[in-house]
Amino acid sequence: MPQLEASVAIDFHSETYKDAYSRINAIVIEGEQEATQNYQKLAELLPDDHDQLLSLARMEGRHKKGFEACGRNLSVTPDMEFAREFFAQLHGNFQKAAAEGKVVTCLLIQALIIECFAIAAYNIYIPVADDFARKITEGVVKDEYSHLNYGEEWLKANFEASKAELEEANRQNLPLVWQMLNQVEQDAHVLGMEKEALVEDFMIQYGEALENIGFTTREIMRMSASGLAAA
Ligand code: PL3
Ligand code: FE2
Ligand code: FE2
Repeated sequence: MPQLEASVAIDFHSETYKDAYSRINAIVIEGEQEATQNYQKLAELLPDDHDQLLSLARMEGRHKKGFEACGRNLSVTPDMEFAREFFAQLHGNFQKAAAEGKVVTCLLIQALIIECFAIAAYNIYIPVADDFARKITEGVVKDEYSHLNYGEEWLKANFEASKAELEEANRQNLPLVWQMLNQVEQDAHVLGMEKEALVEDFMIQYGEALENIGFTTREIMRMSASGLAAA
């Protein structure tokens, strides 16, 4: 059982671990906070799905509370300033798209890119997490699949009308994911998470999502490679 060995080898109370955790924990808290706001904004932009989107927003608020508890449990103070900086570009792109009423771009950023990033990170984190954080993260990741599914279903139902905007939004936002992964690589490693595994899991989730929405394999290959040289 390699997973058990890995978690036994990690000292969750060492200064090195807690220092890395102060940034990763903050990123996750900030990510859940921004997801809350993003689904609230989407609820305004998509009146037909208003109540469902507000319910997703509430789930994100609960995720944030769960991860705050994970930090407290390890006596770690999250470095929220670092985390806001970490999300600044993606956050700015979402705000700009929302202001322009570009709902397809907003859905790509939040319901596809951010959710796939979260699913990859949480899946890789679960086997190396402390017992308290593992239980919380297992509950959270189930919800994230349902958020990804919401985005897939909406974009699938509106595929032809969304396709060009999705391709453009992918070009502008996917490179940011590779930059963000590079920024957390060291800290993630201290937590027992390898960048290669994160990239692989992200690519699988994102590629499957694009396939479910209606893109061909060729299109998915081209879109996934966007900005990948930076990874
Ligand atoms: C949307 O529901 C949540 C958005 C959260 C985004 C998290 C991205 C995390 C990337 C950092 C990699 C290490 C994660 C460790 C997990 C505790
Ligand atoms: Fe979440
Ligand atoms: Fe989510």
